[in-house]
Amino acid sequence: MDLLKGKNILIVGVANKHSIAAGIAQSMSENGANIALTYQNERLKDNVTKLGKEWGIDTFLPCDVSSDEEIKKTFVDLGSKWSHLDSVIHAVGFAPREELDGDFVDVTTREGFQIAHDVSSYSFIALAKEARDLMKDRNGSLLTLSYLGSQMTLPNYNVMGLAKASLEASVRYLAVSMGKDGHRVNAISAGPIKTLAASGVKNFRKMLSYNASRSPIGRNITTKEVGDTATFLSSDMASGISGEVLYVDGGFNITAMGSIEEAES
Ligand code: NAD
Ligand code: 0WE
Repeated sequence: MDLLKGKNILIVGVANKHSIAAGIAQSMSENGANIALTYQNERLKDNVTKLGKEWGIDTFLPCDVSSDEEIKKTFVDLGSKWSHLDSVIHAVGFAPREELDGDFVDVTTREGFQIAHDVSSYSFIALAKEARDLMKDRNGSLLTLSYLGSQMTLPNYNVMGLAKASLEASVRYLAVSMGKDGHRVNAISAGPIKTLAASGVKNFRKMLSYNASRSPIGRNITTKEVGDTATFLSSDMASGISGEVLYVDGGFNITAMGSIEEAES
């Protein structure tokens, strides 16, 4: 399909082929988009460049989203390549590892809270701020990635749950603000996927099998499925959708209990 034919799209958050942003880049390039990828640092540059070239992408820019200067430079560089921008994809989240292992009150620190909110939530606003000029008159879209831990508790997600709650609230405020320029702003709340950010998370395999069995579709979702939903939300097919958090989780979030077969008799 060619849902994004001729659209210029910036994707932030590819680390490797398992990244949700990689599934998004793949679906979007299959749908005719012109894509630019950013990488967080020099360590990831070669990997991201190699991957992107496989999908026919030729624009790669460094961008650490905790730096206003780097974000500014990203859009200056993008502006010298493209006369306009149609969409921004924000697939970035981070909290210090120690914040995601143990009792919430015990492990949460002021510094960890600040880092989690800065990198995982404020950065979306920072990208919107700098993208505005290049997106002028394009009726564009901005999209971020969230998780159910913003609405409900689960073990160890801790301060990331607060950061995602903040991110989802910012989707609504951004939708109003960017809406004045004709842009739409949405989030996908994805089910758990084994990515780099999930590796090293305690008991992640157990969480995956719990999620699969409790989900109405009886399995976990793939980065391709998130990618295809991102393609839809960034396309003109979704021109009526803004300020929304769309669950791509196989229906997990609508259940209060899994099948009774799993319960002990
Ligand atoms: P990932 O590790 O592949 O991607 C996370 C990305 O964030 C990496 O590319 C990393 O380089 C980038 N990043 C971290 N700090 C950064 C910084 N300071 N500047 C620039 N980039 C930075 O993992 P993923 O699972 O694909 O995560 C993408 C998004 O999806 C995150 O927002 C995550 O919270 C969200 N999400 C993940 C899952 C899951 O189960 N994997 C589920 C729902 C939502
Ligand atoms: O949003 C995420 C990933 C969040 C994340 C993960 C890490 C691990 C490595 C943010 N920062 C870091 N920092 C690190 O140093 N997900 C939705 C995936 C995820 O992460 C969890 C989960 C799930 C699900 C962490 C604990 C519990 C559940």
